[in-house]
Amino acid sequence: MLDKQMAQALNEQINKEMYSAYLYMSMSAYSSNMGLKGFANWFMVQYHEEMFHAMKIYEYVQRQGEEVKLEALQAPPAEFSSQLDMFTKTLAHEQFITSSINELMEMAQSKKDHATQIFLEWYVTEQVEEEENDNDIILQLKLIGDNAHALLMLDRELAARATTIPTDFSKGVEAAAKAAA
Ligand code: OFO
Repeated sequence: MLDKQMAQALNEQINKEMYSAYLYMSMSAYSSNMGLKGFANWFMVQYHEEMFHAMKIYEYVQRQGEEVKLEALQAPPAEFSSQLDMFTKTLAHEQFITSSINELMEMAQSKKDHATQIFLEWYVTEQVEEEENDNDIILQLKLIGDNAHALLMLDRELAARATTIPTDFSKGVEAAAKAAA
């Protein structure tokens, strides 16, 4: 059972996660255009992570007997001034998502909705990891500065980022996550 206001807020979070995916897809395309395939890979992995975040909520809302209602997606920015600019914007966006998850948790707590609180705990933990990853790369990019050689070394490192995130949700999101683990 899911309260209507809670279901509405979770539907809005699906939109925010989908926008996150769209934003990182745009950053991946921009990196690729610059010839930085490692950065492009990192952001494309992030795109898949965000789709997974959206699909987890999609499945949860349906399993709780409520309707998924999808809204229009805002267009993401297409131009960035540097890799540091992209990661600074990524961190700012993730901080916004963290606030949004915290608000959902507070709503679930106020409604004594224990199932949704347990469901959201995964996102609370995930946000700590997401912000940490962005902070780590921002620190490295600040050290790199204008050093093109060092930037290419980081690009090579980011090319190695792989994902265990499932991309086939035809049999359900949780089932796909268990199979991929
Ligand atoms: Fe990047 O964590 Fe979802 O949005």
